[in-house]
Amino acid sequence: MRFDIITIFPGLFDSVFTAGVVKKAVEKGILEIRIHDLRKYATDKHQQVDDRPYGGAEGMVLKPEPIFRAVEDIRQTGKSITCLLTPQGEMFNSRLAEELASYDQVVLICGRYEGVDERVIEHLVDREISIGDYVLTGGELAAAVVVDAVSRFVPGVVGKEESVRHDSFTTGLLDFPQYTRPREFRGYRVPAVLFSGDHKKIARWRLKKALEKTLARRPDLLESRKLTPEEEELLEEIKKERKES
Ligand code: 6GU
Repeated sequence: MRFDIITIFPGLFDSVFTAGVVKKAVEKGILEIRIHDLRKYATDKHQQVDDRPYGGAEGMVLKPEPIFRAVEDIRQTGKSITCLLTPQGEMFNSRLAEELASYDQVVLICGRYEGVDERVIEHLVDREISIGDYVLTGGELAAAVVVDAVSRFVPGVVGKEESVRHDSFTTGLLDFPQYTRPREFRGYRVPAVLFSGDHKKIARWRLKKALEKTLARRPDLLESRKLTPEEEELLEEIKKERKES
C-alpha cells in the first residue's frame, strides 16, 4: 500500500514516520510513504501555488493547476483514491480508516485553512476528510493522523499481539484499564482481581470496566451497538451501583 502526500510544507513530515510500527512497515516494504512538494508542480516562474480569492476576502487560496498536475503525475493505475484534508470534510473515523486501507494508493492533498480552489474539490478529489471539529493551520497534521490510523489496518503493520480486532472502535467499547509492575506504587494498588489467576473473572471485570468507561464518556457508542446478554447484565449492575453511590 502506498501513501502520497502533497503539501506546501514537506519538511513537516521529516520525522513523523521515522519511528514505531509505521517505520517498521516501511522498512519491510508493506507501506510506502512519499512526500511531494506542491511547489515543484507550480507552472509559473515564481512557483506560485496560491493566489487571492476572487470576490475578495482575507487570506490566500491554493491554485488549481499545481494540484491537478501533482495528482495526475502521482496517481497510479490500480485501486487509487484522492482525498483532500479539510475541516469541511466528512469526519474521519475507524470505519473510514479501514475502508482506505483497502486501496493500493491513497493520495492525500493537504489543504490550508483559507481554502483550496473549488474546482479541485469538484473535479479532482474523490473525498474530503476532516479529523475533528477544530481548525488546524493546514492539513499536514491531519494527513499524518490519517496515514497512521489507516496503516494499522494494513495487514502486517500491527503485530498479532496488539491486533486491531480488540481495539476500541472495532469492539465498539473504550478500552479497559491496564496495569503493570509494581503491584503497589506510592500506595496505589493494582486491583486484586488481576492476580486471581481466574481468567473468566478477569475477562468479566475488564468488560465491566470497559462498559463503565464507555457509559461515562461515550454513551453514544453504546447506543449504536448491540449488547450481548453478559454486557446487558453488567450494564444493569453498573447502573444500580451508580444509583447507590
Ligand atoms: Cl483535515 N484540516 C484542517 N486545516 N483543519 C482541520 C482538519 C483538517 N481536520 C480538523 N481540522
